[in-house]
Amino acid sequence: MDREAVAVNPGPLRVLAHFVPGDKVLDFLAPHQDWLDVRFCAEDDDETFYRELPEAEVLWHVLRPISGDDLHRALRLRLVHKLGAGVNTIDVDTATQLGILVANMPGANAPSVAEGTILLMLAALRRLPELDRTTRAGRGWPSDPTLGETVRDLGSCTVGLIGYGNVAKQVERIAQAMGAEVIHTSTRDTGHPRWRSLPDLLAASDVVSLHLPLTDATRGLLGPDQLAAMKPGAVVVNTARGPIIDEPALIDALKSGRLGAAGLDVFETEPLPHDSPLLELPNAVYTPHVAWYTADTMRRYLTAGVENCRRIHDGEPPANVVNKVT
Ligand code: OXD
Repeated sequence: MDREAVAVNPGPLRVLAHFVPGDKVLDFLAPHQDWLDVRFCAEDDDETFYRELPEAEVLWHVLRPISGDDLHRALRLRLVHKLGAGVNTIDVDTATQLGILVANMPGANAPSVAEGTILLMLAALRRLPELDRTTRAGRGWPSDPTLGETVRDLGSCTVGLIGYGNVAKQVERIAQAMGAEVIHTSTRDTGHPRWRSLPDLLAASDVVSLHLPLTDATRGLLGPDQLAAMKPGAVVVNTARGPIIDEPALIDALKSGRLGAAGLDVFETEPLPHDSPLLELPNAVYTPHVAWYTADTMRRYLTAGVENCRRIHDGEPPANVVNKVT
């Protein structure tokens, strides 16, 4: 069967939500039940996913990649709505060819990702994983004297933000409130007094944090040369997308002690494979691409998700569409 041959659904708008809901999610959606039929599916449950996909009119996408083949199977699909900002996990070209809209939710997770970024900066700077381990092992005292030689206050650091969108601006506000000097770079010189070229930013920053989408232009942006151009002992934080950093080069720089530490929420391959060499590094701290995942962001996502469904239901164009469908 092809998309044209599919009869119009006369019932409630059918949504396939690619995550497992908690009670707060279900309570939020309950008042919309008469016009919105939301089916849930865990991201690793392909059996449910492929059973529900052909009937779904809207897909609430999180991170499990949506391939061209998936989209071909989605005979009724009108909108893939990314719960978040980055649409690199969706085959947007195929969606466009099939007449399926792709939208995102710019800024909706920015407060949570910004706080998650600061969390990783502090955890990496203060060596939180190591201190947690020694405390649990009853080896807390005498304290490691290298703490007093090497650990830095974030408020005494220069923080360099690569990218200057919603998340970066919130990280900037928090870091500045803590006393840090914050500089940033973006694709072109904006004339902003704290804008720096990438080489100048890397040379000046004690902490470098990534806040840009994954595109052909940003893949591998921080490679061996850029990592070597950073201050000795500097800290790298990535809550954007893993492939923006050359992961083997980062591992080498952390292993050799050229870089002091890293705090990563995103990886070249997700979920992080259990045999990743990253897991052997004592000077790194990780979270599994959840910097965005808080009850507050979920409320903002559901608000935006339901609003776009309402627009489709009422025959209006959805908001924040990123592709052009004719
Ligand atoms: C995003 C994400 O793209 O966190 O916002 O996945």
